[in-house]
Amino acid sequence: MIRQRFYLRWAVRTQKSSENSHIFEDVAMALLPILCYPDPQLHKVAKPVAAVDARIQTLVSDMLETMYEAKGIGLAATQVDVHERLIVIDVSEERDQPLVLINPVLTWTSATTHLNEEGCLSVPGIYDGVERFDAVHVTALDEKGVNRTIEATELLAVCIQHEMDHLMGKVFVEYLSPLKRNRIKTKMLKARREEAR
Ligand code: K1U
Ligand code: ZN
Repeated sequence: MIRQRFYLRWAVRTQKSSENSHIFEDVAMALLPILCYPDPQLHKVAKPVAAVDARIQTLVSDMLETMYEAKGIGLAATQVDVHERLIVIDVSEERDQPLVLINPVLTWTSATTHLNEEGCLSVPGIYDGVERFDAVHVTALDEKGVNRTIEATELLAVCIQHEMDHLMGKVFVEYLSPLKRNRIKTKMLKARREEAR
């Protein structure tokens, strides 16, 4: 499954984000293949992470590396064919504020919603509007197994909702009309056939 394995020095990011420096040490990281819609694996419901151990910490590093390389703002374990409740996010402009959410639970949602333009690394090139809560509170374990609460608004709130949907086996195109969804499915399958030629 692993396409590339290499060693990176994360000194620049570590300097910018001392709070998160424990994530960015000299570690071996790998780029993981991202599943593409309509792969049926994207519809599997993820199970809770049983323990935040070395295997999970390696997965966190690999998912962060994969997300940064793909220029995404989030990535759910489901998208890399791992069906455990783990999400990585970085909505910062500098790309130096990674968030790790293990076994995330939404504890509060705002009364108001908003239509947001979304994209998805599993549906490349497709962007469309999805109605999301304006603000959410989420509790989750971090990469050290420490329980955290995040109070999210704006892009972070949208991204958390998008990624938590992935863990439930839901891709954002499922909010769109059947007509749009079928067009997207056809386009993705055609692109896959052309890539294979
Ligand atoms: O889960 C994913 O596939 C990552 C996805 C997250 C996301 C983007 C936009 C709204 C909600 C969730 C992406 O990172 S798509 C690519 C991207 O960087 C992006 C697209 C639109 C707006 C902002 C960023
Ligand atoms: Zn997505």
